[in-house]
Amino acid sequence: MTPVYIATWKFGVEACEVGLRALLEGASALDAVEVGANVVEENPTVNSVGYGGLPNAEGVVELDAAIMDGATHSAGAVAALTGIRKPISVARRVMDETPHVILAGHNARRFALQQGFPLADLSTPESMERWRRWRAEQTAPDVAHFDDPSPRPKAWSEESGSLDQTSHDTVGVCALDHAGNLAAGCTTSGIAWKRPGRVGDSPLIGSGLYVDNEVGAAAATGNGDEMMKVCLSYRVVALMEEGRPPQEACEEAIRYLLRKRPGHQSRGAACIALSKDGRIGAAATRAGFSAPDRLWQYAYSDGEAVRLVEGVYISLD
Ligand code: SD4
Repeated sequence: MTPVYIATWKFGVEACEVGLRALLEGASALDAVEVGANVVEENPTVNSVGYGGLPNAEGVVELDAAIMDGATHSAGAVAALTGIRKPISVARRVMDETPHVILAGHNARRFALQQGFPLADLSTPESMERWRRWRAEQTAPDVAHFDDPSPRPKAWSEESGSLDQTSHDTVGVCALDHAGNLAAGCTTSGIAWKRPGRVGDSPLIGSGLYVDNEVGAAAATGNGDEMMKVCLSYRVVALMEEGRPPQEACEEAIRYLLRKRPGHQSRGAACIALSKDGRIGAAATRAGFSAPDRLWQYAYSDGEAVRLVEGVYISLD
């Protein structure tokens, strides 16, 4: 098989570069997913993933991540993980070292420490400054009464003129290796200023990501509180299993979400897909993601140069 790698957003380019190189050197899809996602997690200028991610309403960075291996149909995830870098690698340890799929919160951190991950400060001066500015706008006394965070935090729209596209969203990746095996990963700091303890779609198998090694892989980015209501990634793979090409499967899954949640169209949702035979697909809700500073983009490579592509937008009209 010719290896293929696909990753969400502009910052997916760096995941793709590293992930594809690994695949070409003979790495498994699973390893390529992990190393590609790690690059974005470790980039402090990406304010929505890993180190440097924007915190919750109380100023604490809580990370969600998951990894799924098609070859063994196994998965691991962490939710609301604090104080540990490279959360997708912790998710991988959950998969490899425990009989479970998801560890959450304080005990996810305990597990990571037991596995040898060092305790780390996930915030940067920039992420803390943005949180302080947001916090200063809140008039309610405590988080229980703060405004619900929008899928696009206020701070982002105010700054949109100066903000580049490395500043938002989850990195979702899918890989196909030489042996024809598939894997997927998803890692994020979630919706900025979220309520402490909120878990998004990213660590949920079937929502943030899904792999069927005989069919294809999918990953999601956008408002997880919407996407998890339709198990978006599972739906994409299930549509591929019915014979739909990955592009059509992504479009149909997004349409399904829009149909089910007609009052919530401005909450962005997007997905990428990779079929067993190496074809790709990607789609997003038009209302959520087509603003000039928030174009729906993904990166992919099948051995040639990494390409950054604007995906298809879906609306119901
Ligand atoms: C979440 N899906 O926590 C993530 C965030 C994201 O575009 O991807 N935003 O809901």
